[in-house]
Amino acid sequence: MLDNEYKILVVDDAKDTQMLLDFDLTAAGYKVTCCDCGEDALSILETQEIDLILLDMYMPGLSGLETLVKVKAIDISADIPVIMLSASNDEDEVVAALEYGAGDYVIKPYVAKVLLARIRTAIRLKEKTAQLEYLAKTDFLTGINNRGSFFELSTNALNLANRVGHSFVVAMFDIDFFKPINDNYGHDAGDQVLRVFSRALADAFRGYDIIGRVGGEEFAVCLPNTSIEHAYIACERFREYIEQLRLVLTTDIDKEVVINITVSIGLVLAQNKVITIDELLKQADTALYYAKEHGRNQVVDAGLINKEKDVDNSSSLTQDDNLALKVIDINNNDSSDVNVNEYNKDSNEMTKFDGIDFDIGVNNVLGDESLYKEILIMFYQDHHQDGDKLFAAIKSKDNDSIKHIAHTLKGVACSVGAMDLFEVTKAVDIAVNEGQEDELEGLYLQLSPQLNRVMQSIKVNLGLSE
Ligand code: GH3
Ligand code: MG
Repeated sequence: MLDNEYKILVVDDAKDTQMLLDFDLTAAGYKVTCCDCGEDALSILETQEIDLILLDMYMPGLSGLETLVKVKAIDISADIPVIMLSASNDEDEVVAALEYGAGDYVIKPYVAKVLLARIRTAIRLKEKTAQLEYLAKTDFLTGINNRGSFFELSTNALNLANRVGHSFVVAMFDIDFFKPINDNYGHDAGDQVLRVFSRALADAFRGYDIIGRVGGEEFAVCLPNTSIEHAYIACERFREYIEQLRLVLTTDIDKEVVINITVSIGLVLAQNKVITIDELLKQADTALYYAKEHGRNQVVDAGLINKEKDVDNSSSLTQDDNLALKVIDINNNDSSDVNVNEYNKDSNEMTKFDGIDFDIGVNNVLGDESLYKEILIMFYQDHHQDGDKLFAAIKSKDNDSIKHIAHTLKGVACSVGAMDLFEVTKAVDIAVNEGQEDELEGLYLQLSPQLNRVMQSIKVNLGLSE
């Protein structure tokens, strides 16, 4: 920056000193703003960007020291270097000023050359400090927050969200099959991918979302004041954007290659006020791991996995427990009791599930058939009315509800192995997110028979009574 781009605020009640300083500083190339008292200085600092303050020690109203204390106590001005000016060289006064945060002290009448040298030094020092702070907080490769800075900023944001009662979502991102890029094209090509990926993250998320590189090819984003549904949509949009990107990389033998990458994303809603960022990242990481295990290139909400874990806990109930689960009837909306033993009697029945790929579903729960059956019951219980809900939402053009129903149903259909239902729900999800509202009714007509087929087969095979 050239000297004439720096702005200096002169605070002195003596008009002659103000004029002299204005003259000398302007001649040296600085922009100068003058005022007569501490009170005016504080209001100028609220509205103007100032690079350095020359502050007179003795002034009516707020003294120089009192003004200094206030300047240093306010966030916007705390880092601005202050040089105190005084007609006396009382040592106690000098010590007090330095202790309250002044950077330097100059005796009036000042020698212009000396004052200008001190101003230059103070400004350079401030710039170097800011540069060091930036380097300490920034990931050198990508220019986004490093792990430490990400944790600091997101902890503050989480505390604020807890205080004001706002929702808070954390998402973890991991580039799929990144290692082969390094292996095939060289480490520099991998670095280029990381830079492009970081820029895309910074562009895709809002200014007040907190973005960080938390591992080699792992990134995290905190989304304060965001519902899990909106966070999911934002992540899904980002995933799709990355999927269609064509990256032009320079390889280690100076050739250009065009590649595409995909990303897996795990996200979690902070639901417990005492939870820490560390804990939230672990939960998001579990969802990310789930996404990797289930084919990569997808977004997984940890809440859905937790739901399966809840089922897992209830699976400790043995067949002898004779416990009845509440299931809402598909036709009359009444509650009816279903006996776990009734649908557990013949595992061959599992082969008869229409619209469900049994192998996919059961593999998703590590081959535990009885757990899988319980998950199917939960799936039935939570989603058998989704067709009606979706139809009503499409009719009333309630896009938020359409998005919510489609994205949840899509995720769960995939988890239980209802792949045809998954495909058509995914089409609804894409249509509503891309604003293709004209297509929704047609897609609903495809989705509805798939949903009925899956729900009926669960109902029949698991003996869920009317
Ligand atoms: P997955 O789909 O399971 O995530 O597979 P992956 O290959 O992406 O993941 P893996 O964890 O096996 O490999 C991550 C690689 O990222 C290994 C490491 O060498 C590389 N890596 C970590 N930091 C950097 C970096 O700063 N630059 C480059 N070029 N590579 C890095
Ligand atoms: Mg990876």
